[in-house]
Amino acid sequence: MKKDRALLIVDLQNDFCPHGALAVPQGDKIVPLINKYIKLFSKNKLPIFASRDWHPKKTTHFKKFGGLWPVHCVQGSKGAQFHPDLKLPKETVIISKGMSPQKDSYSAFDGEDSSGQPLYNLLKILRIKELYVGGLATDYCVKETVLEALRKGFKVRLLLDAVKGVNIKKGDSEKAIQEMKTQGAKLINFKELKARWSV
Ligand code: VGL
Ligand code: ZN
Repeated sequence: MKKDRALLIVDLQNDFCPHGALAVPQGDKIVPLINKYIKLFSKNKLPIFASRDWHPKKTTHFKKFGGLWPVHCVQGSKGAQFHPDLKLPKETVIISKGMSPQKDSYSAFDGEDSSGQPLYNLLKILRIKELYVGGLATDYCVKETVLEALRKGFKVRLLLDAVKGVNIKKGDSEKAIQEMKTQGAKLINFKELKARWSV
């Protein structure tokens, strides 16, 4: 197994799941699948990154300060915690993003680890060439993260069975997937990946 791959789980937080402040329909349904990917990557000793939306109380990202969204994923709140069933190994690198009071920051590449190191630098240090991306939401943070990864020269595999979209407009997720594909992302599901890696 080549060591140049990493798993990137995008924003699998309470506020993006049913009953959350910015619930993605069936957002919680991908948790068991993400857990399977986590196991597969752990078994192969490949690094795992988990991004989180991590907003200050006051940011222009929120409707009440001129932005698009209801208040969600405020730093330290229950809504900002990862879904309780998500089984992140202790080696997982947590990437926080959206801390600016003036920026939206949909892409995980806007984020940094607990010591302030940007995601891009961390991936370079580990010589990661290929990112396997799943999480929430297909039509926002997943899309922006995947497109930025491609622009930065990474190969990207979108985990088709482990993403869900907001679909503010009907078909947004489908459109986002098409766009990621057009820009060079390859699609894969768990069964295919497992079969490939088991030979
Ligand atoms: C997200 C909307 C607002 C996301 C974050 O993680 O996809 N969407 N903030
Ligand atoms: Zn947000």
